[in-house]
Amino acid sequence: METKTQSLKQIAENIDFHQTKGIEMDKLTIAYPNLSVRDAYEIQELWEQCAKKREDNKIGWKMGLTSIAKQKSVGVNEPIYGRLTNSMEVKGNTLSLKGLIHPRVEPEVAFVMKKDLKGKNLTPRDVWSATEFIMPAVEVIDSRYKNFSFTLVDVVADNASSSRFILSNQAFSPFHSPMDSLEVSMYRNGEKVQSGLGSAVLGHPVKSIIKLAEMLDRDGLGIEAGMVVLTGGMTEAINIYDGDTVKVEFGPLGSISFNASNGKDE
Ligand code: 0L1
Ligand code: MG
Repeated sequence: METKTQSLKQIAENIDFHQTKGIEMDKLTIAYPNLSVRDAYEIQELWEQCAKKREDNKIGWKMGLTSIAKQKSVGVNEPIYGRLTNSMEVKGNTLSLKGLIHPRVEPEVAFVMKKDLKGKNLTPRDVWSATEFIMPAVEVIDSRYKNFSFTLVDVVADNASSSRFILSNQAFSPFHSPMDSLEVSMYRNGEKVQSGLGSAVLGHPVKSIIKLAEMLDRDGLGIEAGMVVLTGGMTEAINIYDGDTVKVEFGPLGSISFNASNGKDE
């Protein structure tokens, strides 16, 4: 008889197939209405093993649904977490749209950790003393579900819509400037399309790291030294298409610019 872990593994392999091929899929909860959020995080962990077999190793974590607006859109009152792997990091200033379905981008602050961070009831001081540096970042989210439509269980199993991320060329001391008052503006093809503040991320991006450590602790995990952590979107995400140019200004932390390309003209 098939054990629960075997069937969760099959689901993880199916999600992996759709993620790597960039093919959209039906919501998992249509075929598996009894899956729990705990099962969905187990699917994510099993997916990490699928990626590892391709030598696509975990290099970090992401927090999602960190704004009240996003939580409302999925009908939850808690953020979610996902995993970042080596192949998701975009190096250079071209975002290839190959293998992406309906990508959206959002500005974030990334923390890079120098020490393990684990446990409940951590304080900002615990986080700062475990942080090596911070970097402006852009996350590319790309739900594998049709029309970006999902339940909490679906989105957690789909690795919190993780798909790509871009880090700035410049790292900063975590003590450089207050991150809750950090202002960002996002431009698409020269037109300002979004602006926001660091405080949109659970009040302060440091709180996102505390929340991640708490959620991982609940699941018997922790943030490992060397990991990159994307703390959550500071504005709403915008759709991007072939040929778009995106620039995100992070005030005193500089900017990130990239072009989206389906590679057909190269
Ligand atoms: O990074 C995010 O906040 C996205 C989490 C998943 C929800 C979505 O795909 O919009
Ligand atoms: Mg995000």
